[in-house]
Amino acid sequence: MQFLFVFVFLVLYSITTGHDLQCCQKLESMIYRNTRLLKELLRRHPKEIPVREVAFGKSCRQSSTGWGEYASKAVDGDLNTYMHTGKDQSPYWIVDLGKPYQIKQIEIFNRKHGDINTGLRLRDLDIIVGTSPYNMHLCAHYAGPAQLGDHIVLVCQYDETARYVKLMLRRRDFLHVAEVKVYAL
Ligand SMILES: [Ca+2]
Repeated sequence: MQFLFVFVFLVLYSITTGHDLQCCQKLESMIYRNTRLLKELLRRHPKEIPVREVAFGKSCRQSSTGWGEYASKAVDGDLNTYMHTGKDQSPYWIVDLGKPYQIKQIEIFNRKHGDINTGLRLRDLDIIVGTSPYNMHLCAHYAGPAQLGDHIVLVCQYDETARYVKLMLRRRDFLHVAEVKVYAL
């Protein structure tokens, strides 16, 4: 709305004064200032930014596969299915979003069924992001422990543009989660 008001005002100013060149310079300056203002407002109010989930059905893999629970089960949209690694040192799961996105929020759904101790395995979890599998860094950490069926919401500590999102435990154990959702611009 601010842009529209400024644009209309300056067009009328241009018509009435006839100083086209001067007006264009002022218009350019005001658009620049208002663009900066809009970016600042969006940064302060992330909940108002329309984001979309970008991990569903995307290509993914994991450090190993246990009990036939493949990596793709973490992005199949079904909270009753889950991925499951073997008992690995720093077990991980990684998804390729297909292209870089501005990551806003990552949601993890712990498995719903099983022994209570299996739910507790979701702890000391690193969320790592990057533009390539070979250029990744820590985005967020979940200390946990989680309970069966927990819904965990994480936000990167800094603005991140990433194509790959990785979950990795900081120990030797099994990693299994029902679903991973990545919300991005
Ligand atoms: Ca699932």
